[in-house]
Amino acid sequence: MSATKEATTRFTEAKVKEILSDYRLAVESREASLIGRKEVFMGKAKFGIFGDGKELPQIAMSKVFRVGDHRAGYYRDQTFMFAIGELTVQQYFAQLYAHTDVHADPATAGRQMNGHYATRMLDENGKLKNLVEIKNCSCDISPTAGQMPRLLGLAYASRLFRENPHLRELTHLSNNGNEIAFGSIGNASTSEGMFLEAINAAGVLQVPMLTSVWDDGYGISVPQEYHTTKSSISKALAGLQRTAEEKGFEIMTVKGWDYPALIDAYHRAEKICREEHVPVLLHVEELTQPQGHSTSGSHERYKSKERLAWEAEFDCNRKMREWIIQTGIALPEEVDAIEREAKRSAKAARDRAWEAFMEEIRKDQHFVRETIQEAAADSAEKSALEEVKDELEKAINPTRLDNMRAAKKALRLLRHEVESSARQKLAQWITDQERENWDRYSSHLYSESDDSALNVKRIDPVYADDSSIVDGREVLQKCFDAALTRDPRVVAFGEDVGKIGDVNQGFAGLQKKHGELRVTDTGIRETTIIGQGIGLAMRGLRPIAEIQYLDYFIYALATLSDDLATLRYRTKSGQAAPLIIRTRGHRLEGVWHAGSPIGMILHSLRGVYVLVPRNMTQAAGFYNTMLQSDDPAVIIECLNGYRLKERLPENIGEFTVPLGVPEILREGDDFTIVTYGSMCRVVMEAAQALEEVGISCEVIDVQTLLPFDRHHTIVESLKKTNRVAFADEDVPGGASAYMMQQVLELQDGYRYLDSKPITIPAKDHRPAYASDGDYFSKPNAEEVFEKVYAVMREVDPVKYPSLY
Ligand SMILES: Cc1ncc(C[n+]2csc(CCOP(=O)(O)OP(=O)(O)O)c2C)c(N)n1
Ligand SMILES: [Mg+2]
Repeated sequence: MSATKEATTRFTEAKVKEILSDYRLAVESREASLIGRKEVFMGKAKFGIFGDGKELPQIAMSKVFRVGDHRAGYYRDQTFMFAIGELTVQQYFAQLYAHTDVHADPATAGRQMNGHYATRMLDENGKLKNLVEIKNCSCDISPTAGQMPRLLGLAYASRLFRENPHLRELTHLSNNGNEIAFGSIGNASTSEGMFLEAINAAGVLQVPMLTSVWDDGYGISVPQEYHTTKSSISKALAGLQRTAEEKGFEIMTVKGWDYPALIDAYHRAEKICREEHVPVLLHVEELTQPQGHSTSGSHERYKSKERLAWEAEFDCNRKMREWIIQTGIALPEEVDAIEREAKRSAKAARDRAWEAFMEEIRKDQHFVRETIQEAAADSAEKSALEEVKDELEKAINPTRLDNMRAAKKALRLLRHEVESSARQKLAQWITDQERENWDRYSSHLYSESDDSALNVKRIDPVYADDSSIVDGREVLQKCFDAALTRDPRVVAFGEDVGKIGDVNQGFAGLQKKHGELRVTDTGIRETTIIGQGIGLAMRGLRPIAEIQYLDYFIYALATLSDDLATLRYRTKSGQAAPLIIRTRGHRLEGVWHAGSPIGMILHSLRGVYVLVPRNMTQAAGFYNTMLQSDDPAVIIECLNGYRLKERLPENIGEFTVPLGVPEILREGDDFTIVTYGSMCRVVMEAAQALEEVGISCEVIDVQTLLPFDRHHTIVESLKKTNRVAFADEDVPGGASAYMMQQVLELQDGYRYLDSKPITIPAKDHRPAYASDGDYFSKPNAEEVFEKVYAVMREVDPVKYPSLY
């Protein structure tokens, strides 16, 4: 390239080269967006969302993103990903097509929409890689601002690594806490509570979090004045700006089309963030969205002519081209040549991605077609089969489902022709495909590594003759003390967890003993407490994040469900966050301290184990199990159990409770009652009363709801009793119905029933207050007695006469 004289005095040759290479990337990325949109309109992909109009700030951000750093961003960041070398244009298209091969789309293996970026932080055995040697991009999610809680955690880890000397030797996880967590978010998404909560928390915690706001003036069709006070997030958040006297944020603004200003801004931001551990908000203004929000509609519908004209003029790539020519960095024809080459390269990458994507599908299509043809040759259903084959042939862009549907339709037609070898070939193909499709679309919801929670070795608690009898909370406290002593990576935090050692004193005295960085109070901010835990866990620490009461789980449920529960699945085991969430639920008082919405948790948190220990010893065993594993879990302690007496195991830090293994609390012959948590005590009381009238109950504590009775042991009880009830404190149709489905359907329990199976749940409403409110809202021992008795009365009304 021949820079003009004027330019050579301003820029070194290397700088000129770098600028032109940046421009080339901006053009190639833009071209990828333009082609991507066309691919969708041609029916080669289902949906497209692209990063056009945001190229330059992302290139500037990439300049200060170092090996070892972390990112939590959103769907516009393609140029950044290209620029840091963690995404090729071919991979970009592979994701657009939903290519399920992890080598083709390393971010999500075709499991997520396009524009959801990630790097692989786990190796093929599921072990965390050396994170200081790679660039780390936590996997994007679609819910706007959903990345922010995680971003906080990724940044907070740097602070722990820098300030806790016991972590210093973990050099594969951090280089003395020098890592920045880079965040990106759209202007409109800054209205979300998650953004504001995370920003406030970052200011409080003083963590190296560099958040860029890509401000294109809109959130889909809604202009900025509807989103943000003063129409500007930097103005709205000005009170966070640090001063000489007070800690806070560094807030900066920069124009998104001004390449040199962007480069300068990111260098300044990086320095503050990395060296001082001060959070920075970089408001990148005057960006555009040349193709509109996504492929779902055109922006001409909602942008004025003036705005569209402004967007064309201030398009960041166009501005960079003008600047390159004006400053004499290159001649117009040289810039034209760069553009031509970049566009050609993007198209070639698209072609390679499409070919690779279609290869296997076409092979399968060919096989299914040929086999149906072969079957048709001597079939009574010849013409119907040929119709199926013709239909498949017509598919312009055949998909796996087209192939599968054709094969299955053919098998239906061939159902009487058992001798047909083509039929057998098709059946075998379907069986093989179903196994492969399970791997493609359903695997890695939980860990499949050696460190899976399901592989943790069972170690029973050991008691001495003189083992002390203590309050349940002390069992937990001793378990946590052992964990904090054993492993410097363990940290616990939450509301009131630090100084007073949580509201029920499970951590009493442990902050004093292990320090404020290990046992820590947080603000009241459930969503970012979970995000803090996700980020720490992703960076190799072992967080126990506490949600004070199960009822406040609802505040954090979005992050738990959208981010934590899907993380391993949505990356096909490229990333994981083995976070333990500690909370307390079941039995207490009133609408917001009742702790019973278990169905809500079960149905929103597939991907996280849900453990419901009946006492603190079982809970401690679960903490010990989970701390050895690479899976996330929620452990729900019994609110009314902290002061009940339990024997303190001698091996408090070692014993484990296996997941998915129910325990028979009482043996019986007439009736099986399946339950968990605090209901165990209620049911045991009822079982005693039932025994007194001649009904012998077997009481089973399932112990964990996810996983549920892995070895199908509950059905064995049904074989003996032939009658079953499922009792819990959730609403009717909640977790009791879940347990029923597991036992009657999955374990074939229905075969052994002589009476109607029943559930014994709470009332439909949330529990009323005080002891009477609780008694009449949730199942009590008398109700359990009567419901079981009623079933037995139906069997033998003489032996079991009416009670009233
Ligand atoms: C929680 C949630 N609400 C709504 C949506 C639908 N949605 C997707 S993008 C978007 C607008 C985001 O605008 P902005 O944050 O400015 O980012 P931009 O797309 O303009 O870059 C909306 C409403 C969503 N994905 N998540
Ligand atoms: Mg926007």
